[in-house]
Amino acid sequence: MIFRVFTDQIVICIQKILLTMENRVIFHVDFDYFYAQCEEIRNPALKSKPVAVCIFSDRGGDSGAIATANYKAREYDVKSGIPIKFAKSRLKDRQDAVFLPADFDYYSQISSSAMDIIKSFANVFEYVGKDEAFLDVTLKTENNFQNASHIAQQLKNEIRQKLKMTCSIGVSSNKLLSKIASDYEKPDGLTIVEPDHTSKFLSKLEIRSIPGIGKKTELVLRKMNCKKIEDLLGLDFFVITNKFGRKTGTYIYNAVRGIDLEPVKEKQQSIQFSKITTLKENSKNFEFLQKNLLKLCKQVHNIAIDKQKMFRSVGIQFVNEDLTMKTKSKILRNPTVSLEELEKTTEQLLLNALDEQKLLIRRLGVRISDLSDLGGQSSITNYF
Ligand code: DGT
Ligand code: CA
Ligand code: CA
Repeated sequence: MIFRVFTDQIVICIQKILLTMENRVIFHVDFDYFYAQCEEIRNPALKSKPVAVCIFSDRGGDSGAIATANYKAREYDVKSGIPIKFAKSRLKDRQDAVFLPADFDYYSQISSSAMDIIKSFANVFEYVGKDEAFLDVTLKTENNFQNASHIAQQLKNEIRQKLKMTCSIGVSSNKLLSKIASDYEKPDGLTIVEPDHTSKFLSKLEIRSIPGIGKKTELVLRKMNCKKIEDLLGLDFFVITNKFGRKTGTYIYNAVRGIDLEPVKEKQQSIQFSKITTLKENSKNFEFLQKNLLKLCKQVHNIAIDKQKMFRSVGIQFVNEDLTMKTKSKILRNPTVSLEELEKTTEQLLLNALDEQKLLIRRLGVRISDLSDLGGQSSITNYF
């Protein structure tokens, strides 16, 4: 009897949480073809041409990958991640196609201005990446989707006026749906999914629209006769968790029903300094990687000195031969600007990372973050 009362209370509690979580208004803002659009605003003549932003590797020629492309280039299937060589061959009939080297410092500057505008519209602002953020606007909109629609339109207008750029916004009662919605009418989209319309909105979408569902999961689901989100609604919770494990299975089960209780967590963009290099050859040999690592440490350290910053977080990054990425990082006990500490920490991270490394590494990077101003006599000793 006592047990029964207890479980009833838990159920009521969960229902209450669900009700309050469904009573939110959340925006997901994502800029369209961000790096390429940044290039277009400093050179508007590019707008009528296919534009691809390239990350040229240090191996010379056309070695490297496409970071992103504008929508004219995408018509030729030129997109993020493909080799520059493929992109050039796909655009070989377009004499006007433009291939530009990525200018990350410039994109970061535009990103900061963009985030300042976006932030001013939020009750809670969560930075996700250079070109995207979640906003909880429940209070600003007085929890009303008509107000939300006006505010989202105002945000788009302000970005257009001040930055001459377009972005896409998804509006709904949770982060997951808003993220799917921002992608729905790209570019320059505004998609509003009111709570009552959730299942109608989701049902006809491809399974791939759900963030986190990649090629592999999609293939498995195809074999289970699921193509559209609505096809997944018939699958039993235990069938899904059996197939994908408890964590992923629960996520998929909830996601296809538009359920997501994650709060928008206040997060500002963090400034970091990093350097990455393409290795002379793909490798997972410690000595070879260490040599490159030490060079990168010197370069990153020089930036820190130049900008008069101490760092507390140190990370290394691999781009593997199959272009997948891997990162390892460590938070130091105290902020420092010591090159020796940077070298020692990255070497340790490299050793740890190689422990479980199967693929050869193509690119290697070093990053420092959690920065603070370097000032006063006491920090001078940290230089050495
Ligand atoms: P969108 O949102 O579909 O209109 O196009 P983007 O280009 O804004 O794509 P998004 O939001 O996934 O990524 C934002 C920026 O991040 C993009 O402009 C370039 C960079 N990025 C995206 N994918 C990759 C990639 O595979 N490799 C590299 N290096 N950079 C990427
Ligand atoms: Ca984007
Ligand atoms: Ca994005």
